[in-house]
Amino acid sequence: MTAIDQIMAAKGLVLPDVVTGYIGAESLPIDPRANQLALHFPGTGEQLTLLQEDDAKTVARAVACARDSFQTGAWSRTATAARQGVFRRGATLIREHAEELALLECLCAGLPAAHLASRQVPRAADNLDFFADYIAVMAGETFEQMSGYQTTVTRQPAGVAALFAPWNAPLALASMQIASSLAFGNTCVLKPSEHTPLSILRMVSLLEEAGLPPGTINVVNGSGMETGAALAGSAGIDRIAFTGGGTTARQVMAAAAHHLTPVHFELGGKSANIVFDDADFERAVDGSLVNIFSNSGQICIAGSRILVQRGISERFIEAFVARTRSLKVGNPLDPTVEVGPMAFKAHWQKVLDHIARAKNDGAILLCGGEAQTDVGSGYFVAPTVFQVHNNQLPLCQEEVFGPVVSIQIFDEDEEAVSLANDSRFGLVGYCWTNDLTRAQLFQQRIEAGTLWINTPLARDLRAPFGGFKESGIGRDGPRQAAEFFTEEKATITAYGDTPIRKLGSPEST
Ligand code: TXE
Repeated sequence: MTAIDQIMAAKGLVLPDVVTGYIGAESLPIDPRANQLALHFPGTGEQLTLLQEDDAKTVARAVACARDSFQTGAWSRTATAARQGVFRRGATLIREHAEELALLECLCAGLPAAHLASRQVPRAADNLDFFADYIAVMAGETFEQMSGYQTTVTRQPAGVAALFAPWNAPLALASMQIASSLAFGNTCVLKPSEHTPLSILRMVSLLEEAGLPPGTINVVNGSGMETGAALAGSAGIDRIAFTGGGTTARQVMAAAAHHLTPVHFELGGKSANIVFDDADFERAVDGSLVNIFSNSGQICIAGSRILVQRGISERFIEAFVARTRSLKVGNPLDPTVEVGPMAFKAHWQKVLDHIARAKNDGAILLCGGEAQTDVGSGYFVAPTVFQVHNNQLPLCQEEVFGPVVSIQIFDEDEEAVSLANDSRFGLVGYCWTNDLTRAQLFQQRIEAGTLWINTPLARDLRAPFGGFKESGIGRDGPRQAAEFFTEEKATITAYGDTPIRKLGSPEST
């Protein structure tokens, strides 16, 4: 029995030898001819199990099942209260199974299990509860300005949604895609990342236990080239929601173009974290650390470019580097660990390549800068801080998606704004100041979808979330999801004796 088997057994869990997808509320049978992909625990590199890859034929079956389920109306035309009930029961089941879900997610994604259980799994439940609340208060529109007519504007579900979930926060982000599409009556085909399907499959089975009709959620697994491309290019889907990288997003968009399928993209970032010289120093250091090292740096909202004003730069850099050196890196199953491994081997290599390139490009290494090998055989990267003088370096322009941050010193406030905006991304921005004028300058001029002033991530689900520029297309959020995942319909009713031309009669004018 491996160490992982023992941990699973202690919780009464067993990993199947082969994990398969889910169509019409039934797990797919094991197909000896299908491709199998290995799943690894990033904390040790150990193989967990195998994932059966779904080919284009199976993807087509999943799409057809979602379509049939949509047409029956069992979900798409059911009463709002019934949909709310399923979401609320689903949220309760997720909370009750928080430890199990966190363990499954930790095993695939390498994120610290304690953090998953206390933050990200509850967030998945919160997403469902939030949309359950929202659909109860949605309203349509009525126009009565045209005398004799009443025009009503209603929404109906778009149909079948293809959902592409990322590997960096699988439950928190997949649950948002599920909640924001299903809330309005759509059905879906969900493709988790081929690296992190386990927690998502378990969450889907809990949603079905909560009463979701069969075929409302279907799950297909496999690589982007095989399963992902088949789903994105399917004629049978009405909406695509994708969270991932820009390169893949371009391929998804090209595939979607064949059928003019609308897309919603939540992509990467290279966000500025601006520390002005009047900032509350301790708070700025604490927040800047959280902004880059949360999720082991694998987070789209990472504050990966710290811009610090010259007056406090020396003190800030000294404090930031000292705290970075003391971060606890290690096995994500250890509840005291703050920074876990990279989610999979190829990504680990990619982060290390970014570090090597930054060194070559002349970035000044202040700490870290290599794989961390003293904490085990997993995909660990030592938390890394570079000082830079040139915002054009790839380190400052490319998303590293790991525990790697650059620090740049600025003098004038305007300089901070132009450095922050000198990016093809525009997801979020952070600033630390007690000066209202500076906060206003930041709020008005930074090109990003979400700004945080004097705080790290504090997400209000009522507000939109999404990016400017190459950080995405569209926004998450209740009204925004309603707009994306429904079709609007205007119905004009004549309620009086409104005139109609009498074509073909002598009275025709
Ligand atoms: O994800 P990809 P990758 C960023 C981050 C990371 C980079 C690349 O910078 O380093 O993206 O990550 C499926 N048609 N983010 O390569 O390629 C694939 O199977 C259809 C930011 O690991 O974006 C997986 O399910 N699907 C981010 C999903 O797309 C395809 C989160 C994501 O893969 C496909 C993750 C294709 N042709 C990475 N090719 C965020 N915004 O939070 C791949 N896929």
